Amino acid sequence: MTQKVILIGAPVDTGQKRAGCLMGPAAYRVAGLAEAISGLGHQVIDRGDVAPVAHEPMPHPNPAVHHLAETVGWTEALSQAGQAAAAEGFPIFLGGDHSLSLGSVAGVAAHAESVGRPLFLLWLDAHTDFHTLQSTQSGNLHGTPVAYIAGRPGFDAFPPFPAPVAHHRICMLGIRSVDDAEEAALIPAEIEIADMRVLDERGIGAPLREFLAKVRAENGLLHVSLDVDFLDPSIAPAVGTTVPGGTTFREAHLVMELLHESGLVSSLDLVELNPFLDERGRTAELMVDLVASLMGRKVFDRPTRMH
Ligand code: 6HN
Ligand code: MN
Ligand code: MN
Ligand code: MN
Repeated sequence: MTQKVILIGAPVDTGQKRAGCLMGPAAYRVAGLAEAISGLGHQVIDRGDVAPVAHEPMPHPNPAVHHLAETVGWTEALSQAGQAAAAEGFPIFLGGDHSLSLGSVAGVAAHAESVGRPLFLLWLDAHTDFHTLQSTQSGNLHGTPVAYIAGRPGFDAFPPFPAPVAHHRICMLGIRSVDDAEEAALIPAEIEIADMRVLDERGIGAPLREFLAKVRAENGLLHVSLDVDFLDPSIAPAVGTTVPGGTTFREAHLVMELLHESGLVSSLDLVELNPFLDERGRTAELMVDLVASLMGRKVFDRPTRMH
């Protein structure tokens, strides 16, 4: 299927403390993201970079929380851009740190609600990003988007999330770093967490296929959020939060190939790339190659044999 792909630059750097993610959108453009996608026959429109809505500083009872006003401003701007792009085509958000997903997913959730379809979320990350503003100890808001998306309380400073995503419609792959407060909140939740232990035992294809079957059964829209630290740091060094024991080159490509074959993905975030930490552009290039797999590039063009 040929897609109308809309690139939305989201140079967000305020969701954590290691400067550099703001260069992410530029790095993806330099690494040839648009050309890789259009080379597969899709239409690509680059809308340039979004600018955040300006706010006065917002103090918060949790003193660790920082850049709240900036993050709220990004959330508003990206939500609006995302909703419009989702109505028109297939949005790809070029991050920027993971706090951008507070806005990107709010936008696609508003779109899903307007077309009367349930939104599903695939979170590809070393981390669960399930903190509320009360529970975060780092105060880094890139650790909070899934809590906002799932409708946890404590996001009063933010626009109310349009249609919180039900737990059973969320799946996380690649998890290997969970803070105590996140774990306590996740244990009773029915969020599917295929952590690295599960992937070691079952492989990455089986849990992903199970989740895709649920999306298909409910005729859902599917948003994929790809954090660079989903990948092992040995192949993807350009991220501030490296955690050893991540997915391999082939595991990551298999995920993208299965997603392509499913035909279910409707929007995508590329987050946490910090080009200042990269080695000769290799992480940016790997991320572009993964997007190409998601958009239909194949190693060998065999007839599809899934399900
Ligand atoms: N990410 N759980 C840690 C924190 O500071 O809250 C790490 C968050 C990482 C965020 O993966 O985008
Ligand atoms: Mn993340
Ligand atoms: Mn992460
Ligand atoms: Mn539940």
